[in-house]
Amino acid sequence: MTNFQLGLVELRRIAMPLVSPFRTSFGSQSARDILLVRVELTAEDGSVTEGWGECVALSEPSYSPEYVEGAQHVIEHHLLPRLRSAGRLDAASVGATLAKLHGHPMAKAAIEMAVLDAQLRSTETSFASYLGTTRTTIPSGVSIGIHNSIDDLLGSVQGYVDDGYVRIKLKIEPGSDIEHVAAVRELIGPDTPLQVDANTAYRRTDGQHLRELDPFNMLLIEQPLPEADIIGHAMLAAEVDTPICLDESLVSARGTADAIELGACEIANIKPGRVGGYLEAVRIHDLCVTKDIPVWCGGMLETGIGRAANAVLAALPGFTLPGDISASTRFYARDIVIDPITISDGHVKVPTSPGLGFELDKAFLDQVTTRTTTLH
Ligand code: NPG
Repeated sequence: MTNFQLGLVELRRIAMPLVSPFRTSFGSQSARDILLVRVELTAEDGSVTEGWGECVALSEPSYSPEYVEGAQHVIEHHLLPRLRSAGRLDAASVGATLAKLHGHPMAKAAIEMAVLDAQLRSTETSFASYLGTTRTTIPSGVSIGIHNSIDDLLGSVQGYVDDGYVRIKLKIEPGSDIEHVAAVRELIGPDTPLQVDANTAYRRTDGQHLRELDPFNMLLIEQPLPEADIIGHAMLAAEVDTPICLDESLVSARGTADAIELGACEIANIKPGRVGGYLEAVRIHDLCVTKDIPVWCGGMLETGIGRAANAVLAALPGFTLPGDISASTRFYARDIVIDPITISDGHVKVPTSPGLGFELDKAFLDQVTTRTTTLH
């Protein structure tokens, strides 16, 4: 494997308004404040290639303990100095070098992603051929926020069905769950794949209540309980017929193996940012394949950078369920890439260009940039 010297690193913050507010059980968002990482790698022959990564941390520590300002701080003051002092690097060495620093998977993932993008571009290799994926398209699912009224919700769902999405995911919380699911199931008919995401909004004692979702023939209930409550999820999995899927609880391959062993994880949502990067995401995928656990790729309202890389990851064979990889226009009127992800016939094309699979729209990127920090 080629070894690279890490050169200049640029941390960019961009402000991206959402086309409509997105409400989950942990809050509502109408814009994303996103941290991008640009690295320059020098190869052994002296050539320099740039690569980009996207950090999925939100503005507040509401989804997980990480938040964008903290991610920027830990990258600048801890992760980059550690990487620089380790000497030459490549994407595969980043995780091991940073492993002695605890936590911060989203910050670590963004750096590894930028290094991987640059490394792939330096040899004109696509992420798809690096991973050995063979699928050329993947089915596209859409995630729909909590709505105040069932009528509004049905209007939104119908719009996404008309757009061609092949799977509907509804955000739920106590008070906005059973009736909402019942109404949506009636609207879309018995055959359209449907699932719900609670983002930790329930408690162990809600088993009987969540059983009321069983008649609606859903693919899964995602993360009903707080992330640390693995045993609680195992108890719910035994109590509720709809399969229990973990998201927030899964932050590493080792923890995923334990959750599966305990019966807490019948289906896995893999988000590269949450687990420390695409390489750990592949390890979780491989583990789930050997354990017969279906997986799908989650989303964190990524721009075209993360959306492209997620589309490639989701082309791996164990991703047997549609992911939250929607068209970029689901969230953003204009993306920072010149070739944003679109859906056609309910599917997204797996990118095959060198690197992670996107080309930046540099002029627009500059327009939405709110802060740039250059580190040598
Ligand atoms: O399609 O990118 C997408 C969004 C998918 O619902 C989605 N993400 O908890 O999985 C989640 C949720 C979310 C993440 C919501 C981050 C808000 C912020």
